[in-house]
Amino acid sequence: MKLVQVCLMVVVASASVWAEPVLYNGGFEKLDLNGIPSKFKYHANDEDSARNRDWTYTPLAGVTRFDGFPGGFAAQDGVNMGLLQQESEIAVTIEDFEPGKEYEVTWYEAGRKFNESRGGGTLAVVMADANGLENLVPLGAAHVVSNFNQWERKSGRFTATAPVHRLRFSHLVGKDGQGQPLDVTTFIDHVSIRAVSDGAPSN
Ligand SMILES: [Ca+2]
Repeated sequence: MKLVQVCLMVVVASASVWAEPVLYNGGFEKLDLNGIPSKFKYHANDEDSARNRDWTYTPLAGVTRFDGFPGGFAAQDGVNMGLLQQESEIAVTIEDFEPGKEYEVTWYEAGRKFNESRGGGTLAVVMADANGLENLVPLGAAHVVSNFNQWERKSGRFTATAPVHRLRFSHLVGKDGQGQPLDVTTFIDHVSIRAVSDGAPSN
C-alpha cells in the first residue's frame, strides 16, 4: 500500500470520528457525591456547564447517587443519575451536528417511588436551537412517568437544522390543594446520541 493511500485512510477515519456529536457526561457520573452527606446536589452546574461542555440544572434539578435521595434505587449506569423535582429542567448544548442528518437520542427515565401516591411528573424531552429557545422539536410526546423506581428506555429522533442544538429535559408536576407544585421527582440516566444513518447499534 502506498503511503498516500495510508494517509488518505487516516484522514477519512479521523473525519468520521470528529464529525459525530458528543454528549459529555451522559450518565451523570462526573460529579463525585461521596463527599456530600446528602449524596445529592441541586443546581449542580459547574465550570463545564458554563462552557457548554456539560449539563445545566435549574434550582430544583441536579444529580443524586443511588443512595442519595430517600428511597433511592440503582442507577441505570454507574452510581449517579439526574433528578428533576417539581418544575425543573436539565439541558445540555451539543455540537458537531451535520444539518440535514437524522439523529436519535436515547435515555432512561424512572419516577421516584417515594412520591408514587402523588402520581408521576410529566417529562418533555425537546431538541432546540443553540439557545434552547427556538425551533423546538419534541423527541416523542410529553408524558407522565409512572414507572416508579424502575428504569424505562426511551428514544426520539430529529433531523439537525444547524451544527449546534440544545437538548432539554423539562419536568412539570400537578398542584396541591393550596396551588403549590406537588413534590414529585423523575430521574434520568444513560443519555446517549447517535446518527441514525450510520447503522450503529443503539445502547
Ligand atoms: Ca449514571
